[in-house]
Amino acid sequence: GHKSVILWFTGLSGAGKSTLAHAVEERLHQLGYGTFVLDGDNVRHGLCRDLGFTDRDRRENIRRVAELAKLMLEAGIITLTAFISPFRAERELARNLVLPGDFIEIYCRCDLSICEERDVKGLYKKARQGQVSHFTGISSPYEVPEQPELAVATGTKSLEECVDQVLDFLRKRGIV
Ligand code: GGZ
Repeated sequence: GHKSVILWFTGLSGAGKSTLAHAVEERLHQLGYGTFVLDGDNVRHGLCRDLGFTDRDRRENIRRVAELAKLMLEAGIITLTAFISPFRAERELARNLVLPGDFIEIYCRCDLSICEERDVKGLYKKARQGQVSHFTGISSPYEVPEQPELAVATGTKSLEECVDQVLDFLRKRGIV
């Protein structure tokens, strides 16, 4: 068996967490690893369907995701999570559920202005107009990671460069 690990992507809405996580997953797949991506698409419609975007709900969302990621780690799966996960405390909680070294925090660094310009889902516009409340970066906080294992400039680098950076890191760590 290979070494399993949690790759915890964090960053603003539109920073490219899910895109990067799926692209990294594809590369790991090609190398023969068992992987799974957890993101809002497969968690917020089921396990966390009772939760919204207040601070309290986000903390509970991340707590559940962290516990789920731990179980998947125990099952031997390389688990990639792609949630804003805006609060340091819950990211640390997720980290502390598993052994040191089994949790890799990857900060998807992308200026708010770039996320807002992209506005893939039109949510920033709605947030500015007050039609969406508690929106991260506009009306809800994002606590920038202080010591992530990795920071990837998803706002300025190509997807391929970002994927390579993550894979290089995993190789250096002896994970793949
Ligand atoms: C932030 C919101 C909000 C609010 C809906 N604030 O860009 P997206 O659409 O696809 O990703 C965002 C996603 C964030 O959910 P997470 O589970 O990752 O958040 S957290 O980790 O904070 O629990 C966005 C959409 O949901 N979305 N309303 N108010 N993002």
